[in-house]
Parts: sequence; structure tokens; C-alpha cells
Amino acid sequence: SVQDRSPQHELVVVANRLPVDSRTLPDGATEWVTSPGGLVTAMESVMRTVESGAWVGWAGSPGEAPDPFDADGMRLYPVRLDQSDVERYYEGYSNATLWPLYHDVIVDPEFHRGWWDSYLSANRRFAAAAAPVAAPGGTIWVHDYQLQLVPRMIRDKRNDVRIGFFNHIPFPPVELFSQLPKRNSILRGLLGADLIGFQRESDTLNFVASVRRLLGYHVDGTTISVPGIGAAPVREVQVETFPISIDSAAVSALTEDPEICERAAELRRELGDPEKVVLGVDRLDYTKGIRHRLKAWGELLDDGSIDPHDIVMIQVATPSRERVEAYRQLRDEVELTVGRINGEHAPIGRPAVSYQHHSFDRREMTALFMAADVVLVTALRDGMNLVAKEYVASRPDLQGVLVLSEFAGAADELRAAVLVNPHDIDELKAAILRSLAMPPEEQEDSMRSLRHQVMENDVQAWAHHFLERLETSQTPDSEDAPL
Ligand code: ADQ
Repeated sequence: SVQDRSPQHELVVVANRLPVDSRTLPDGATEWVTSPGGLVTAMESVMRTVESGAWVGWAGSPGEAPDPFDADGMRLYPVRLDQSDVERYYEGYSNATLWPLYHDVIVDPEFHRGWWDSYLSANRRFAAAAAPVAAPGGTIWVHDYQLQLVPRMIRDKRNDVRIGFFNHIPFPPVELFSQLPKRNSILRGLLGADLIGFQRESDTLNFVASVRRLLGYHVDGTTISVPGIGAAPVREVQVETFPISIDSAAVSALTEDPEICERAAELRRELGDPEKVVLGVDRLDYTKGIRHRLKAWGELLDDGSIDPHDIVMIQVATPSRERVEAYRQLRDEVELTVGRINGEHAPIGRPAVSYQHHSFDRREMTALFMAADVVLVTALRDGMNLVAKEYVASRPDLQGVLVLSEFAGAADELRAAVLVNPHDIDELKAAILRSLAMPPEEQEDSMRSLRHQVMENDVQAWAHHFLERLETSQTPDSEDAPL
């Protein structure tokens, strides 16, 4: 309730978005719908074990923030973002500066000073919402590139709490990171945490190298010594790799649902019962390599290596960041290419590429994975890529082939996939043909090994592992400790 003046939460999660979406009903009232993303699933199992958990984030529409409320056993604290914050902090600095820079400048990052000012003030608002609601000695876990200044901002207000930060996207090599205006403020912001986690080992090493090179701090392995201001003592910050995962058991269990099995069979019938179905599932993002995939597919059709009567490709491209220019351009290009491929190759009445520009629920997504003989994950750069893991979890029958870019974080763990460099179109074409021709026994060997990896390392284990490490990191000073 609003009368709750001094809330005390053992664990506070801070992320750009709350785990719920607001929906306006016909009568103008607001309804909250849980958005079951990976992070929500991961935290659900952790939140169940703490007496009192909280989540701080934006509710998804610009303007006044709703009052705090309870959902799914947690207290949610909405943060206000005005229209100009959405344009400059979120679409601007987060998604048109940091996102392309952190993904190896696949498109040019834009640098605008006004965007930075908004990033700073929005980060302050998230920190100001999170700091007062953590219990003394409690834990605050900050997520992702939109909130890199928050750890330090919380540290400045609360020296008694443990602060963790996890970056869901890659951390770039120091040569690229150095281009970022205000780069040192970003590093100092992150170093307010006790534990900083990354998806893959190379991200951890890139971050540590940037701290050493740009701030000159002492580094011992992956322990960074952050000098105190004035007489304050040196603080040790741990940097570690925590590859994120999915709720593997839940995904795998869906494949036993008779309705979903029937839907998988129906999908194949709807496509005209082709011999093989090839699937891509991505947010419509330039990091995902959708253009490279379509280029390879178009050439395989052009040179007759693939007969569109026998083999169909489904490309699911979820609408994403549609107000950012690079995303509008990408959508136009992808849709032009799909149109051309279909115009040249599709038999009458059925597609060569079935293109789906919308969202699907979990059940339909599982049916798609079950219907797919080959899944193509051709990201040019990706923190992890959960689609790769979802496909593996959806194949307890041990059939199907995963083609996986070595530039996706998942490639560090999923060694038994058909690994590719998606920039090499010839290599990509050869990998697709090899996958389409792979004998069932070979598919089984590789899928068994992939499943072992994905089923053993689920998102619940990921969250527990991170929080366990955070608990054993340097004990924070209590507020009244003598200086
Ligand atoms: P994303 O870039 O969003 O995540 P990804 O890891 O593939 O990428 O997760 C996408 C999720 O959305 C998957 O669960 C997928 O099934 C779902 N999805 C995609 N299209 C959909 C559709 N049309 N309908 C319904 N669901 C759809 C960021 C990083 C990744 C990192 C994750 C988690 O960029 O590298 O793996 O965070 O840390």
C-alpha cells in the first residue's frame, strides 16, 4: 500500500523494464499483464526464496509513473520516463549509441551530448527509486546497458548493501569502447558494484582491459581495486562470466503437450508438407544477421541447390525499436529481399520464405521449433542468444540441427552445433546444405550433447550462481562503521 513508508526489501532487482506491461481497457482503466521474458522467469525462482523482493523499472509508457503495487509475489516500483527520456535516454543513448557500439559497430553509433544528459538523469531516477527500498545489508541487482551508471549512484547513497550488475549484451574490445564519449563515467558507474557479470569470457576480459587501460586501476586477474576518494579504503570489485540460460525444463515440458505436438504437425501441413523446414527466429535487429541469412538462402535457390518445392524457410522477425532509424531501414531491406526471393522462387500458393513480422506465444514458438529440421542463428554479434537454447530444449526427440554463429555468446557452450562465420556467405551456404543432409544418427549425437549442456545449465541455476557469488564478495561497510 502507499502508506508503506519505509519498505525493506532483501533483494531489489533494477532493470529498464518492469516485468509487467500496462494495458488500457476499453473503459480507460489500466490492467497489468505479466510479460514472461527470460529475466522474469529467472528471477521468479529466486524471488520465491526471499521473503521480500522488489523490482524497480519503467512500466512501458511515457509520463507519470503509477504508484508501487504488488504482482507475482514482489513489490513493483515504477520509474517515470517522460517522452523526451524515451527519445534520448532509451531510443537515443541506449539504443542508437551503446547498442551499436557494444555490438562491434555493425551500424554507426550516434553520439549526441543531449542524449548523454538524459541517460545520466534517467539513471539517477532509477538509482533514487532503488536505493531507499533495500533493507539494511540487503542486495540490489542491476541489469543491462541502459543502467550502467546506477551501481555507483546507489553506492553513493547506500554503502551497506551488496550491489551486483549483469550486462546482457557484449562488452566491446577496448579499441571500440574508447570511442564512447563519457567512457570513463560509464566504467566508474559500473565499478560501483561489488560483482560485475558478463555473458562470455571475452566480455569479461574486454571490460577488465578497458578499466586497466582507461582508468589505470590495479587489476589482479579479474579482481579490480577501486581507489577510495580521500581517506576512504580501496574497494575490491569482482568481474566474472555468467552465461545466461532459459527455463529449460519448462520449455522441454511443452513438447509433451498433445496440442502443441499436433500444432507442429499442422504447421508442416500448412506449408504444403515440404521435406524440410528451416527456421529463423529473431527480434528484427541488425545484430541478428538476418540479411546474411537471406542472402545465403536466396543464392541457394538461385543456383538450384535448394528446390523450393521440397524445402521451405520460415523467418520470424519480431517487431523491435521501430522508432529508431536503423531499424526502419533494416525492416525495409528485409521485406524487400523476402519479396524478391518469393517473387523469383515461390511456387504458386506457397512461399519460399514464410515471413512473420509479429510476436508468437510460447506454445506456438515451441510448435515452430518442433516443426523445424534446421534452425539458423546467424548473429553478427549477440550477448548470448536464447533462441539457440530454446531450440535445443524443444528437441527431446534428439532430432534437428542447430546452425550457430560463432559470434553469439551461446557458441562458447554449444560446441556441438554447426558453428559458422555468418560473414562468409559461401561457408554459411555450405553449412546449411550440410545440415539439411545430416543423417539422423549424426543429428542425434550432436543434439544429445547440446541438450546435456542446456538442460544442466538453466536460468534458475544462472540466477542462483550470480547471487551466491555476490553474497561471498567483499562485505560492504556497515553504515556506522568507523572510518
Ligand atoms: P535479445 O536480443 O532479445 O536479448 P535473444 O536472446 O534471442 O535476444 O532473446 C529473444 C527472446 O525473444 C527469445 O526468448 C525468443 O524466443 C523470443 N522471441 C523472439 N521472437 C519472438 C516472437 N516473434 N514471438 C515471441 N517471442 C519471440 C538480449 C541479448 C541476448 C541475450 C538476452 C538474454 O541481446 O544476446 O541472450 O538478452 O540475456
